[in-house]
Amino acid sequence: MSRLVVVSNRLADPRKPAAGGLAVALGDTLSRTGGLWFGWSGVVSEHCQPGECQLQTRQAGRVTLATVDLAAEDHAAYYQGYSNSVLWPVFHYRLDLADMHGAYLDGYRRVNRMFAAKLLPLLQDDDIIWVHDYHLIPLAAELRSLGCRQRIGFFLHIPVPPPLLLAALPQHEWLMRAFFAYDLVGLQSEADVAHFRRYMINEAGAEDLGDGRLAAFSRELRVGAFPIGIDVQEFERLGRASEAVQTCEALRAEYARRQLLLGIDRLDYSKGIPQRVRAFRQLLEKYPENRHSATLIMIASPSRDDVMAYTDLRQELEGLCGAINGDYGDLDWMPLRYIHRIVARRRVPGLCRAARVGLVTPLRDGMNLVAKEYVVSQDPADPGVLVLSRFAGAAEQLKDALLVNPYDRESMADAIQTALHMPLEERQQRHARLLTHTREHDVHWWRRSFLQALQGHEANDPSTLFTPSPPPGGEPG
Ligand code: GDG
Repeated sequence: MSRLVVVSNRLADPRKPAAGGLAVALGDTLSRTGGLWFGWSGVVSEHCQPGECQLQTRQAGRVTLATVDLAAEDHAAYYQGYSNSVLWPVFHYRLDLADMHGAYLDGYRRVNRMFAAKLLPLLQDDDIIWVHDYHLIPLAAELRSLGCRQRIGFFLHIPVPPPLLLAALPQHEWLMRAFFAYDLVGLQSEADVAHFRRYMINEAGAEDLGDGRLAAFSRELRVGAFPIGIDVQEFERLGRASEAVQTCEALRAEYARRQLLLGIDRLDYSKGIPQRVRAFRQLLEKYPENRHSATLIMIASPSRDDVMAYTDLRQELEGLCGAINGDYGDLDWMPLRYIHRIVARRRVPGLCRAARVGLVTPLRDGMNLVAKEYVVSQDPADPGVLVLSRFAGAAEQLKDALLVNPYDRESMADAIQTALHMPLEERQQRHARLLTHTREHDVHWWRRSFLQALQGHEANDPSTLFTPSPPPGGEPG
């Protein structure tokens, strides 16, 4: 069996429970085949020059963790800059928030090139390489230019916008061409696949070979939807443990006469958090019977605090939350509890189980794992209702949720009202179907389907080594 090499911006020790579903799922395979996991160490170092940090390796069971620090300049340009201030907003359809800065692209390419140079000597001939997410789109192109011939797959965790939005990226031809250095590109949803294919055919002149295959730049690429799931068994185990049970019981006791609604997100503008607060306000306005009875707990964990758009969002949200509590709160009831801190993972299933309504209403989301975690946490005999944005990747799968348009405050308030008053039988039926789907398409199913597709893919002729084109404006230094 081939060895698996995983490359992602950040990595986690797969043996540690805090590592999360993705790390556990990948760790499984990595441990079985004795794998390698490569990425940024998370350290911003003063001891190395841009593009020249040292490789460090350590062993975690049968898995080798290989990491590289980032120089401060690279962290600013590659991570905060091109990845999180250009690619993240553009791929989430937010051209207005993109900060197109020339130096960012230089840093992005420099770090990808450095990663490729550090990774190449660690590779074995029959390795299968799986690269993750938008930070590393050009990694395969950089590896190929150094002579790498192994099979390389890529999975994008965020959405793909329509071609015209992609074309608003000043360097889109360069960036999108880099996908052709991979053998397989996995996306979260069929909508993403449609956008990707349309871009490649219309803008990059790719030939549609059918069966998800595209040809361009003397290479053949397969693209498909591989919707990511959660580690259902692990999450259920967490839900049975004492901290989750106590969290649920304490909330149920405190809100015995009230209905709880819950939102859990990273504080990110893609998650539609202010829109959700406005819809909740509309609910209290339009359906006054919910005053004194419905409470929304909103956990928005800190994220990317050092990127400007996130500071603005935090201020907006604090204003909205203060206003709703000021306008509607009473001595014995506050409509909204807003928590801008990380809640311990062990408590998350208990929080979800105590909530009659789970509000997962992003403006755009690759998948959204909270939706699946909410479903798995419910008591099947008396389950809560998932209100889910139609713009989350998860909406293609979780059709038995109440699907909403997060931009439409009025209809979102109506859907929340429906959820709060949904009869038991309908709640049970919807939940049973959601649970079956979530179980059958868990993170292990996702990992298996992707790796099978990558292994089964006919490799490109090794003589057609991909040459990355320099970005417009010439070779970055
Ligand atoms: C990217 C894509 C895609 C959140 N707050 C707390 C907390 N969380 C946990 C949730 C969930 C995870 O973080 C968030 O996952 P999402 O899928 O919702 O979103 P992103 O972080 O944006 O992830 C996304 C995903 O990649 C996977 O491909 O679905 O579309 O954007 O597990 O529970 N966990 C704890 N405390 C918190 O306060 N412990």
